[in-house]
Amino acid sequence: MPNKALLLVDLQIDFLDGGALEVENSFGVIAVANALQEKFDCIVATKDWHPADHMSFAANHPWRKPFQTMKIDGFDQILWPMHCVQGTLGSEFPKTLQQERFSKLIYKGTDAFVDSYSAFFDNQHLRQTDLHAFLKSMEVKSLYIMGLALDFCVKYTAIDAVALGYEVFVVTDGCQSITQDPVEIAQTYQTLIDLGCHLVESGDVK
Ligand code: VGL
Ligand code: ZN
Repeated sequence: MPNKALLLVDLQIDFLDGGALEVENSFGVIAVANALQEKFDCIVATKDWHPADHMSFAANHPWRKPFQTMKIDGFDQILWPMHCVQGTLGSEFPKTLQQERFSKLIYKGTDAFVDSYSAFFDNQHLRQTDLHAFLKSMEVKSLYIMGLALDFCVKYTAIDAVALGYEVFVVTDGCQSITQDPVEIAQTYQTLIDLGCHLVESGDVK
């Protein structure tokens, strides 16, 4: 059996119900993450980890409001409410998330001038995190990805993982989207399937 790893994407307080950039109905994914961990020896968790002056925050652009889009350096950028600011309570994992068996923590979105949805690369592919090097060192071939939000960080992490040559499984009951539009959610899953990702439910993971 080639090595497999579990990748827990951005399970932080600010993305959970009631958080600064809440993903509705997201509390349930914590239980899924906890239950899945016993099936893995290699567990990597990511943190969205922004400086307060991060360019993705609407508050850092005069007159702009959260969820508007604006061009920054020629790229379309969605402006977000302030979230996951380094060292704040909202950037922490909830106490209910089991963290004792995490093999590695990956921080992303740390550069003020560029956003980073994927856990591998920033949105302009200028720099990469330690994730690929770590997974290579562990000889991981299969990556089981779940977390928040499906339509941003999970999606772009899965896209980069496929491009880097991993066999990618997206754990559907471990994900929730920022959008609540069922058509958009279905489109995200279809995009992932078209790229070659497998969709699995946590109960079916061996
Ligand atoms: C995310 C928007 C902004 C995510 C992070 O984790 O999906 N979404 N920053
Ligand atoms: Zn962010």
